[in-house]
Amino acid sequence: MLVTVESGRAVRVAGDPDHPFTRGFLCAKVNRYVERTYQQDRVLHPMRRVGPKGSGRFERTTWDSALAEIAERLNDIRSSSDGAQAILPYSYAGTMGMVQGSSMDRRLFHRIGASMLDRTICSMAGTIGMRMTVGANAGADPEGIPSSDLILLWGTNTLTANPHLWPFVLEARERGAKVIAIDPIRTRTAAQCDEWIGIRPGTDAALALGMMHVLFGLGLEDAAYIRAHTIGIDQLRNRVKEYSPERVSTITGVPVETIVSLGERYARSKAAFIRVNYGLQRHRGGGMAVRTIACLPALTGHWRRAGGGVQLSSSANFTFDKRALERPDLSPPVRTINMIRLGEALTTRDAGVGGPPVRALVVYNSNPAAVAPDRNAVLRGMAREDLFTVVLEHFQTDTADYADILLPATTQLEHWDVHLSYGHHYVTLNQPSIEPLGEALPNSEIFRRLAARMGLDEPMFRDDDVTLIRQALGGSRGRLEGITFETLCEKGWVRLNLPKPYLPYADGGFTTPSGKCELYSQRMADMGLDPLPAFTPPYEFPEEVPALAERYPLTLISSPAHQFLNSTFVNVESLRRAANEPECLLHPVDAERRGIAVGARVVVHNDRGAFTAVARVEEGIRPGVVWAPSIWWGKFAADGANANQTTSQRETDMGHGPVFYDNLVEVGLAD
Ligand SMILES: Nc1nc2c(c(=O)[nH]1)N[C@H]1C(S)=C(S)[C@@H](COP(=O)(O)OP(=O)(O)OC[C@H]3O[C@@H](n4cnc5c(=O)[nH]c(N)nc54)[C@H](O)[C@@H]3O)O[C@H]1N2
Ligand SMILES: Nc1nc2c(c(=O)[nH]1)N[C@H]1C(S)=C(S)[C@@H](COP(=O)(O)OP(=O)(O)OC[C@H]3O[C@@H](n4cnc5c(=O)[nH]c(N)nc54)[C@H](O)[C@@H]3O)O[C@H]1N2
Ligand SMILES: [Mo]
Repeated sequence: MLVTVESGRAVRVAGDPDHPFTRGFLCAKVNRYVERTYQQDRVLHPMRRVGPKGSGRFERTTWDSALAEIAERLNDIRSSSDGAQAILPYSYAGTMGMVQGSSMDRRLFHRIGASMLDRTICSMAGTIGMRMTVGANAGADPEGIPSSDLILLWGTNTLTANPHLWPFVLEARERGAKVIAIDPIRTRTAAQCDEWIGIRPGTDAALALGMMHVLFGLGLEDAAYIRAHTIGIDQLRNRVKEYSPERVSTITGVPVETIVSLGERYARSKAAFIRVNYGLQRHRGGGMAVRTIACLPALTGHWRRAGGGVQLSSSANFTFDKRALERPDLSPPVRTINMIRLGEALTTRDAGVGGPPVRALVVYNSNPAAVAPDRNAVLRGMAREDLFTVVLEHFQTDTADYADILLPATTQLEHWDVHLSYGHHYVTLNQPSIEPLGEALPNSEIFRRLAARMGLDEPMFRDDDVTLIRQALGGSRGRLEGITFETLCEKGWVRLNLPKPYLPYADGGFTTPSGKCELYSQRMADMGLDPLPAFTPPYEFPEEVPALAERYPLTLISSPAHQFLNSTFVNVESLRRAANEPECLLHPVDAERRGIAVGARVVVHNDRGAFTAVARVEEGIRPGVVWAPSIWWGKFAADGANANQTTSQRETDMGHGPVFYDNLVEVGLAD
């Protein structure tokens, strides 16, 4: 991102035209980063709560007294019989920078022995799924896409969530590639594709197994690749026999002809690119779904060619020195709390996992009061009068409303950082372009000062941000070879030390224990999971829970609105206006059955909770599925609620991830 500064004020942000992947444009939200940065409602001073918990009433205080109070409260907890485990840090994706996201903060919490946070809320199910099949969450290079002859956008809303991929897709299409979206919703992305396959939510593993059935039936597998680079082909062949197109059709709701045609086109293509993304794995069987899809290119040998293979993420290629940054070695053995079970952690005496109750919560880079599942439980917990809550923020979010102390944090325009990517292979340096607004400080500096206040005086608590960047780059070895603070300063970004084209598994080289693509996974067997690809029904799959489905027959998908970045940007006026108000998209068949007309105010509900929305009725969604573009702040909704009122704290099959879209609801007219 290029920032134009005039007289010390940022006036414009733009994409870098020289960047090989982002190619000179920004997404709809980040385009508004200047507007967001200078908004009137920025938190610019330390604030202290004056009203009741959750009221969002604060008075201005000084850094000195805010830090003194936090240090005293946290040190009291450390020296109490509960100990430091009663302190829970809570952070996620506000910034994903190595410095402002996971450096000084971790050092502090590790050093005092706070509870560990298992950061599962986005990607863990799929990450483990990739590890089981190919060894790491690293896949095909998206810059190879122009050489693809078939592109499957599988469980991803590319034009919203990953728009920089699109020009590569268009290039391939100009050369004749077909593009297929597999998504229960005919998203704006699906609408631009050659074909939309409106699959039932949570059934993708079955579809992939059906494709294998077709592929084996036609004898189109790449026998040489399979022999050299996979294990478990015989077991897989047996398993696949159970997934005839007819059975797969019953599970997935995809017509038999479509399954057969998809399987055949995949098998006959030379370099199919499967862009699987995180939307797909927010169901009980999310790990297995990704693991199963990741088997496909080994069966066809597409890994051999540019544009062929699967990509969930590129993140595993970024080998930053996290040990040096975060110092996990400093932590005594402590308990771990899963971030998606925050509701439980705050409302049970032993945090749901044993040990002391959570007595202090330190939130940064996250808005759990909007984004965490089972929002009613989360808010009940955050409202506890005996819970001491510190929030580092740009704005007074739903979470900030519950803070005892609210601290002003800097934005990307105001601080240093170094970033990985989870969609491409370039390391990015974030240089500050303006001075911090008001009294805002970088997260790193806030934790540095807090550590000093708490009496922690090890030298590592004095490392400045540029030192932290250098530490993140380690010895600039391996994939980071040639990537130093100095080389990053030249252009702002440097490609990882990977060949071009980068073909990670062209000659095998899988990083699994066997060194092969593990069609059969001994590790999964050891974990008590099915070692072979299989369809795992969602928790709330109507056939599995008929009584529940009778009351709540619709599956709610609450994936991001085009204008929002999770819950970030919701308070940016121009974007919120474009997003209208909380909406709920229904298929005409479902709407009619319920007497719901376009524009009607509806209530979406289940046993966990409810939120209201305005109905949109369109054909572009599978019957039985509803879509609530998210993630609204409660405070911007008429009823103070959002979609996470209805989601559950259950965990995926692998990685303890969330099941946001594995969620049965009913929709009715709001009186
Ligand atoms: N504008 C915008 N961009 C973003 C974000 C944002 O909030 N806003 N968030 C960023 C983050 S943190 C992430 S993790 C990524 C996420 O980006 P994506 O991986 O694209 O994930 P989602 O948007 O959650 O879901 C994508 C699609 O999956 C579909 N889907 C849901 N369930 C299933 C299923 O069972 N099977 C199939 N085949 N499809 C299903 C949904 O209908 C949705 O259209 O985007 C990043 N980019
Ligand atoms: N129902 C439903 N729930 C979901 C999802 C969904 O699709 N549906 N998506 C899930 C996914 S994929 C993710 S990744 C999570 C994301 O959940 P979060 O990680 O909580 O992400 P955001 O909602 O973007 O909130 C991040 C907050 O960090 C703040 N922030 C940004 N930069 C900084 C900084 O430098 N310092 C500090 N102190 N604060 C900063 C922003 O102002 C913002 O309020 O939500 C999950 N929740
Ligand atoms: Mo995410």
